[in-house]
Amino acid sequence: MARGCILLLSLATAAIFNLAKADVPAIFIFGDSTVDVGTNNNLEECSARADMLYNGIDYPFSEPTGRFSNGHNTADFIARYLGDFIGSPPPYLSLLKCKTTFRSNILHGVNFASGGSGILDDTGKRRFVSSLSLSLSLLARFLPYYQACTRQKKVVPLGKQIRQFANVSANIKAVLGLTEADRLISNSMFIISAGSNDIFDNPPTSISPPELITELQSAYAIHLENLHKLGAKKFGIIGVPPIGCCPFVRANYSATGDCVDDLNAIARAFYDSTDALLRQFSSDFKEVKYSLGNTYLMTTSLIDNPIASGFKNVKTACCGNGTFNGQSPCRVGANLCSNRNDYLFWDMFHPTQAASKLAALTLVYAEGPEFVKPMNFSQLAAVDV
Ligand SMILES: *[C@@H]1O[C@H](CO)[C@@H](O)[C@H](O)[C@H]1NC(C)=O
Ligand SMILES: *[C@@H]1O[C@H](CO)[C@@H](O)[C@H](O)[C@H]1NC(C)=O
Ligand SMILES: *[C@@H]1O[C@H](CO)[C@@H](O)[C@H](O)[C@H]1NC(C)=O
Ligand SMILES: CC(=O)N[C@H]1CO[C@H](CO)[C@@H](O)[C@@H]1O
Repeated sequence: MARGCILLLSLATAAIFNLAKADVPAIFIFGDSTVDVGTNNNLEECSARADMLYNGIDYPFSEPTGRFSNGHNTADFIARYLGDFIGSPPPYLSLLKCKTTFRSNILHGVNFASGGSGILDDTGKRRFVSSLSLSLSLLARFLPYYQACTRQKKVVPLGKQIRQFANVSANIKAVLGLTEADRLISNSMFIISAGSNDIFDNPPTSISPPELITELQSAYAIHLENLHKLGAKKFGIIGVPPIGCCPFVRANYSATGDCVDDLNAIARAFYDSTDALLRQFSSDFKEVKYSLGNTYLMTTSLIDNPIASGFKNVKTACCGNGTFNGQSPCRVGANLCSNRNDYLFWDMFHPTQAASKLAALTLVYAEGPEFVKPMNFSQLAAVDV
């Protein structure tokens, strides 16, 4: 009886929201901390890690997993909505630790994303912080959290993530044979969320924005072509959010506490050039299909209409210290909000679980080209290639 009710209820929910699962065979996830589910926990001497509380406080058993979130992140929700998955596939570097199960564990996807990484290999080496003349005291507090492992080249840049996928692809072929492996890979979703760290590390004071955008797009084009050479056909690309509005930037680079438009302007330009890049890419390779998610617009519409979107606080981080809780990392002893679903930002850079869920719902199911185009992720998953 109780079971029947639950079943009915979930069917009704599915009908209302039209949440048909596309059931993709596998999902491969690339990029930065927005979709990292624990890669950096495996990197020694890397302190761009979220493997300690209060990160994970709303994850099952309040476990800090390496996600930069109070709970699940966007990668988890996308995987959940796209297929028969509980959350994101596990990190490549974690799977690699167990050689005996590696081959059977990669067949439904792998997550390669690494917090702090960028499209450019040297993102993290050039100085965001010094070029914006950050105060020394803040530098000391901020660096260990965000930059320490990029400085030591310990994060995994996008190019290396793709080389890791080459290893996975070779292993899938060894298990399934060429024909089946090709079928699996061409029907799989390749999700990439990258670019924010490249912009943070190369602010307008260090390189002209048009030069940066050109540099990023030629590197991005090579990454996409390399994935395509390895058999990828379905690309779900997630753009750069309005990074000038994150609590860290509002707290430290804005006299008024408003968003910093210099950074946001680069994020917008990055979206436009990614749009052009993907059009070119899919016309050069007819079998390539893609969705481009406009997380910039998704986030600014939340910030402009917080009530309508269910958030009460779109400026201050839930967890952190200082102005807008944006001046030091989320850790035990920091301020921690209790009503976490009311907040857009979890820490000085990253969205809450609630905001990540909303972003994933929009990417996967949104109607019309405003937030995701030329089709949404569920349609992309269903395309015959
Ligand atoms: C590639 O995968 C194999 C597992 O088959 C693993 O033993 C090897 O270390 C991997 N190579 C790299 C460079 O990660
Ligand atoms: C954060 O600020 C609170 C006061 O709001 C203070 O009690 C706490 O010690 C600070 N924590 C850290 C880690 O700076
Ligand atoms: C997006 O996805 C939903 C659910 O699959 C679909 O019904 C809808 O038509 C799609 N909308 C657009 C504009 O692609
Ligand atoms: C550029 C800037 O606004 N720097 C500030 C960042 O935050 C520290 C700590 O509150 C201030 O001392 C800096 O002036």
